[in-house]
Amino acid sequence: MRLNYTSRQISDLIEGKLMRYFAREPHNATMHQYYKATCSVIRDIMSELWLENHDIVNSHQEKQVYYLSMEFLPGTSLRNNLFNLHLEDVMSRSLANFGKKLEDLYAIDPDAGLGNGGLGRLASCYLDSIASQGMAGHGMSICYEYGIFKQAIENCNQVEKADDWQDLGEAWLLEKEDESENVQFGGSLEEYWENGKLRINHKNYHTVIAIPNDYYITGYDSKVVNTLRLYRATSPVSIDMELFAQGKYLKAMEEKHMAEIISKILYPEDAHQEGKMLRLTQQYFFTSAGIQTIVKRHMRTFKDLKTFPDKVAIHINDTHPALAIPELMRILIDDHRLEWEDAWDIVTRTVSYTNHTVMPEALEKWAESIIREIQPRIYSIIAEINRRLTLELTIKYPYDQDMIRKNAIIYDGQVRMANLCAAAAHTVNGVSALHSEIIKKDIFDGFNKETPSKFTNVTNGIAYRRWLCQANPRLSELIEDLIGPEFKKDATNLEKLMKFKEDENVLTQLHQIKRDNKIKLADKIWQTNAIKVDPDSIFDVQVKRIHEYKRQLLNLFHIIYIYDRIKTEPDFDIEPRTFIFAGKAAAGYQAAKEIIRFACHLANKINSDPEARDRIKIVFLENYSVSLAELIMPAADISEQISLAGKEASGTGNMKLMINGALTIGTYDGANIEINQQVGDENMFLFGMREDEVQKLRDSHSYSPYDHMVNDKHIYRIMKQLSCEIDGQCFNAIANLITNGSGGPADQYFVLADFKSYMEAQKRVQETWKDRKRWTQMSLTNIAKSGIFSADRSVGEYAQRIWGIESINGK
Ligand code: 26W
Repeated sequence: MRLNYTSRQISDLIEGKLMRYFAREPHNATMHQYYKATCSVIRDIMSELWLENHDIVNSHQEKQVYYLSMEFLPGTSLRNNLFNLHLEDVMSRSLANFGKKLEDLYAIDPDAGLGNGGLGRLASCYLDSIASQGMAGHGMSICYEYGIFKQAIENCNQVEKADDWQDLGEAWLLEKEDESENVQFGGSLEEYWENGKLRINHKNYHTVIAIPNDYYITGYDSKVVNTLRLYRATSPVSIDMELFAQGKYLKAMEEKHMAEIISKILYPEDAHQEGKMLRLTQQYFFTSAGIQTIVKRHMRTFKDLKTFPDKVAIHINDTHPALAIPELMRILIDDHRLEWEDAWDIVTRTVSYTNHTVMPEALEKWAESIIREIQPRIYSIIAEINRRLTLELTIKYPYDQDMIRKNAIIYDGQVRMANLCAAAAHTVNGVSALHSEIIKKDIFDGFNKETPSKFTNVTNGIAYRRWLCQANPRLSELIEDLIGPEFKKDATNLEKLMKFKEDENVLTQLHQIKRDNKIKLADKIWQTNAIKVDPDSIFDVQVKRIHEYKRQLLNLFHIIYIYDRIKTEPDFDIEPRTFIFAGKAAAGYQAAKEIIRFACHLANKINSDPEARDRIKIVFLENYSVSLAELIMPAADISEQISLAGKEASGTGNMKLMINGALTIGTYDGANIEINQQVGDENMFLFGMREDEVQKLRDSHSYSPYDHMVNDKHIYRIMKQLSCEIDGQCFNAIANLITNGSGGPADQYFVLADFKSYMEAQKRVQETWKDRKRWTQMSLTNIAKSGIFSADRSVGEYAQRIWGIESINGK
């Protein structure tokens, strides 16, 4: 699909915006004004497309999916939208008419950071693919005023700074105040009889208004434009005049402030649930608004709720939007007067759910009292779902208390959100083959026994047009020269690259492109960290949230090991390497913050040591984000995916690095296993215990990190250095986590148990690097075999097997 705009037309549109919005002529407008004017022109184009396909969806009465997620991480929008609409060239020329460069606008386009990491980025990748495949599907979430904090590293400590993204980012948002919803909080319930039926009246509640801000989602070469609907909270009462008159000025504004706090800020925790009332309030806020809108839209078109599950799919991204389930029940029963059974039938045929983590501390549980306080009617519906579920289980498994213990939604005074989702969803999926198996035997053991057909796997995928075509344009051009442009629509075409495996010319070009990308990253490293790195060294990359289970420590310990050998053995064989780290730690996660401090001081120590610094360097890049990742992925030689087996649900950074030609050093975990199936053992570096071995070792209660320390002199020396031998700093807290566990089990992520195997895999990395041709062939193989990790494939599976939606392209 091509839009017919000339550069002159676009220039005129931009000029018009500069005039009307800022009363500026092109010659005296600022770059920010150009940016806003340009975004606004693109937004208008997207609005037109949206209106068109909106009509098609309505007239064909297509089924639509609503993807409910507490987090989306779109990154920047300008380049992506221009790329998708094939408008990059014409926009470049239009801006050139004013003597301006499109690249300079790209440079100021802010990241929309409305998510923490993997889960939010996945949601954005999926919205891209849904639109690219011509499907009607919309995201729903919260319009956080402050997204994920900006990370600064000051004196080696992480400092969190507020991310005021809307300053420029609002250029992409379209407020639709007329589609606002009222969300009711608190209050009490009153029962009454109506036509012989017991009804519930919810009274004395207070209302928060949810104002939608739509953020358009374009697809590649697709006429479909969808929306990510972000709700902003406000109060119906802007000021209490009575209190104001009494001179109580702050109090007079209190209700408004309390309401607006709901959409103020994204919680920065991504693997630890805290029972914070405000977080649950956020969850109910956006799910209630979203579900109300979905039901209204359906009623407007179809006038009947019976068809709801045939026309609407609601996807719950992890348990965070789980209150959508009782909220839909509430609307069907209280507002539309459906019987419980009919309402439950609709809900269970509409809702599907994805689990994204098995970390027990991340599983959402809320005290019953909190839910009751936030919305008593929602609580009473959850209690009734639970009553019916446990009754059924008691009848079916009369002597099996275990079934109730495992499957109950309310247990021990806690509401277990994963069980609410598993009970209501028609389909429950994990995000990689291994993870989907683990959830069946682990958290959903009971549900799997009861309804095994509910469970399925959809392995994650990435928006590779962003991560390859846009982030690595030179590689994308080379691929297009070699195999034609079809790979941009169907990533499995990448496999055609295999026939160039012996082509010296192609291998040389591939090597050259990687080297140039490394120079670009080296420039950035010089600008931000004032460290000179050698683009001919191995760029060894571990970029992701900082978590103990992801084992950045294993990587850092290995670096100490290499350093130690460089220091003690003058002719120790080491290929020059640059170890690159980036990632945020949740603000309250002390161990993760300590890992950052450790990496940073280790970097100081090694980078300033003349005996070591020409052979190895360490860089910790601050503020890992979508746009920083777009710079790092194309420049990586090695992709570190070294989580403890069984802990990383899938990983998606592994796929982004793979498609950019990095070789994986990884454990048998998450999607690494599926990468391995694609490329084979000979094209990656696998190491470490398998998931069953980890389980066995854990169950044996015989693991002793202490034994590893005393029996392996390298490990001993590493642990010794943690006590105050790194840049004059002591890391006893880290040493304690490994040796005695600081309250929990010692070395609970088995860093030392996998150390030797990791060291050996790293040796294989270095031996392979010595043969540059072989390395580049492996790199080519990884690119060629990465097609399966396209989000188009994942979304295709969801659409077909779970949502039951189809493309409207061609209709
Ligand atoms: C309640 C606090 C909280 C917040 C977010 C707990 C858990 C989360 C997310 C589920 C964590 C997350 O991002 N999980 C990641 O999801 C990715 C997409 O499926 C996977 O690739 C990662 O392996 C998984 O860690």
